[in-house]
Amino acid sequence: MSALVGVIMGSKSDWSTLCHTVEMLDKLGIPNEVRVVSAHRTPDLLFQYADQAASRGIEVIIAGAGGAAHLPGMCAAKTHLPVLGVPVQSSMLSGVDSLLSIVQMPAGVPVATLAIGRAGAINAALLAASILGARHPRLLEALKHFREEQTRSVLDNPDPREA
Ligand code: RP5
Repeated sequence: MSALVGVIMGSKSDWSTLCHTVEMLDKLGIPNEVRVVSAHRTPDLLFQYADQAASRGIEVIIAGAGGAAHLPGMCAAKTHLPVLGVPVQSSMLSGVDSLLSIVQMPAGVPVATLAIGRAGAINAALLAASILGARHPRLLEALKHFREEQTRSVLDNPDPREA
């Protein structure tokens, strides 16, 4: 099956964060593709990617970036697909710069912004599953199964001193 989720990031250095997104997408059986696409270094490629994603069968785009993180917002400006933004934890400002750059979109072009770093990367995949679940029953079942297992794991391990 062709990719339903496009995972893009501003730099190879973002992979250590976005790999958690892809790991969760794979766990849920969601076909995905991964590309480095920079808003600043390869703006033409970004516009081309965003412009063509829907016609290639992509239904959700997850965009991760750090610092002056324009990637998710610029991507959202060029597609009607839902864009989920993952703020990468930057070294200088711990990702607060990334978060504010991504979350503070002016009215009219939304980016669904996740938490900084690994948690946001994982939740982006889970949110993508929720969105896709409306059209793909198999993916909704996979998401429900993950959530049930997560709940069972907490209930089965009530003592924090045990491994
Ligand atoms: C952003 O600049 C990228 O998303 C990355 O988080 C940050 C630093 O990029 P590198 O200098 O590590 O390539 O565009």
